[in-house]
Order: sequence, then C-alpha cells, then structure tokens
Amino acid sequence: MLRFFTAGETHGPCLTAIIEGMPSGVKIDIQKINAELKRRQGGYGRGGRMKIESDRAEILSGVRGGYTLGSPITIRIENKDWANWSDIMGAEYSNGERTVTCPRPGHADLSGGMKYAHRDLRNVLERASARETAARVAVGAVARQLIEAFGAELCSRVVRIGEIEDKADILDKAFYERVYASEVGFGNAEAERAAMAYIDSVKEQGRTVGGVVETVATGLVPGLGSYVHYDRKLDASIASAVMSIQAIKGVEFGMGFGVGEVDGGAVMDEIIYNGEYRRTTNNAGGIEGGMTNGEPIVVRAAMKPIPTQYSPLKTVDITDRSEKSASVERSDVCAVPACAAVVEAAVAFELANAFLEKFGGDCMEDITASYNSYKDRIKNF
Ligand code: EPS
Repeated sequence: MLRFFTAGETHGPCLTAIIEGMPSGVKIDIQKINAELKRRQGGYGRGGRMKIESDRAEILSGVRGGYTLGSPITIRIENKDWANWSDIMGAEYSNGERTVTCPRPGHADLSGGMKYAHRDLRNVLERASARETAARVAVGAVARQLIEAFGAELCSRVVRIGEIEDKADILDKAFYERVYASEVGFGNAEAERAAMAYIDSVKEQGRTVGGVVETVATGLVPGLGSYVHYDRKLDASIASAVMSIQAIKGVEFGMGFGVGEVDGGAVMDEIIYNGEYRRTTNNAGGIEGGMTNGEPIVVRAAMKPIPTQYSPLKTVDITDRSEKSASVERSDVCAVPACAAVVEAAVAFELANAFLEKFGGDCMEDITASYNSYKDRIKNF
C-alpha cells in the first residue's frame, strides 16, 4: 500500500510530505517534480503569494542516485514567505499579530475554530489553505513516475472558468500543447481570451471565480481496482482523493451526472474485439465495476470560487458576535488552472496505489515480472 502524509502551515517554514510504500528501483527525476510544482503555481488570476514563491522539491530521504530505495521518501518545499512571518508563526515565539476573528464564509475558519478551540482563526486558515496542495503535487509527481515507467500518461485541462467553457471535440497532442501553453488551461484561443476578460471583470467586482477541470489517464491495463469489496473500488478512491482537494465540490467520471438524463443504450459503452477488447465509446470514463477497463480514465472536478472576497461578504466577529465584513486574506481571483495540476497529482497517486496493489512488490524487478505475466495472460482471454 502506498500512503502519504503532508504537514506544514501556509506561512510556516516549509511544507513536508512523507511517502511510504514506494518500491525500490523507481527512477526519480526531480526536475519532473519541480515542473509540476511550477505548473501548480501558474495560471491567470493568481494572487500575490505566487510572486514570492518559486516552489522546489528537496528530497531528504528514500532516494539515492536518482532511484528510490524502498524506504520512506521525505520531500521538503520551502515557504519563502516564512521570512515575513517568522515572528508571528514561530514554534517557540509568536508576537500574536495578525489575528483573525471574522471567519470567511466558505472557508474552514469558523467550524475549524469551534472544533479545535482556536479563538485566533489564523490557526485554522494556516493549515486549511490551499498552499498544502503544493505538497500533494510533489507526492503525485513522485508516484506517477512509477506508473509512467509502465506506459501510463496523465494530462489535464480546464473545461470551464465561470461562465466560459472550452469545448474540445478532439483531445489530441496539439490540443494539449495549446492547453499547456495557455494561461487559463484552455485549448481554444477564443475561449481563452474570453476567460481572461471574465477573470478581469470578476476581479474588478472584488469577487473570485471557480470552474471545472479534467484529468485523463491513458496506458493503464484493465483490472486496476476491484469490484469485490466497496473499499477497493478505484473510482471511489480517486473520488475521495479529488474531493479532499481544497475548494472541490464535485467529482464525476466520464459522462458523470449526464447518466441520469438518457436511456441505458446511450450510456453503456459497447464492447468490440480488434486484437484486444475495446469500447466504441467511453461514457464510463475508463472505470466499470470499480476497475479500469483499459479505456482512458476521465475524471472531472468542480472547483468553487476561492472563499476570500476582496469585496467581503457578511460574517460575525467571534470576539463579540457583532455583524462584520469577512476578513480579507491575500488570495487568488482564479486558481482553476492550478487546480488541474493538483487533481492530476491526486489521480496519479491513486493510480500508482492501485497499480502496486495489483502488481505489488518490493522492487521494480518483481513488479515488472508480475506486470508482464498479467499482460501475457489477458492477451489470451
Ligand atoms: C496558496 C497560497 C496561499 C493563498 C492560496 C493558495 O498563500 P497566502 O495565504 O500567503 O496568500 O494564496 O490559498 C488560499 C487562497 C486559500 O484560501 O486556501 C498556494 O500556494 O497555492
């Protein structure tokens, strides 16, 4: 089993992640991790924090000479902003400045304060902040290098930003190249311009905007995950991982909520055989019965607008319960393109975990032997 922990406050010294369960012998390219971290920092509509940070992964354990050792992998990502917060956020000493007592609607502030008995809601927001997703992106970027060694590929795009949708009939290489060059993660230039204008107008109104992102994973054999028990279903574990990302309010696979709108003939993907078993459509999003079916896995996630509004919403001050405006923490107007990188990392991790569950082993040699023997067996099915 592959598992991970993350730790770190948004204005603390660093974020830390520990990954346990990676087999030995996986080639790890740190530049690939840093490329994912950079991708998470980008996008039109990000706030001031991203100008301060240039996230880089420092590997402190579990990797030697570019290969995993099988021991826990520790990753550290420095918060450059710590220099501005050390007197406030220090473990030994805090001057108690910049307290937060006006919880933001939509954030963890109020419920988190009640739950952990924090009268300074900064103690909640420091950890609830989406800064934590940098650690998860680094974790995903390590885990995916295992499945990439067996031919898996993951790509993501932004499908919608507020009112603006990016329609894609063919998701080919050229489309993704445009997506990766786009500041809003769109493949169509016209929709991109409209989205940027939309983000500008939302910003002028002191508001934020959410959207929908899509991750597609290809090159996976049928049979990852399982139908035999509820907690081994791959779509369930992917949905859980994606839902746990800050600001995500919905997850769907393939046709998603659309399955409730048409009859069964328009939902099920017909089976054909042309040297291998394939489907004529992919409404299932690559997962049936909690298992991969060999078609691309298609996951979509809906991200709500970030709670902090520069034109603040109404709230209650917890010091005297008087009506106030919600506190304004520096924030992003739109973080949807960044969210695509985070969702992709979460999906990658869950796929790597399912892959290890199926072909598990302590080292790449054992996993490769198991993988090849499975592929040979299903070839004759
Ligand atoms: C983020 C870092 C944070 C926020 C943002 C995401 O940094 P700071 O709080 O110093 O500005 O910009 O998080 C939120 C807005 C939020 O509400 O969670 C990051 O690294 O992505």
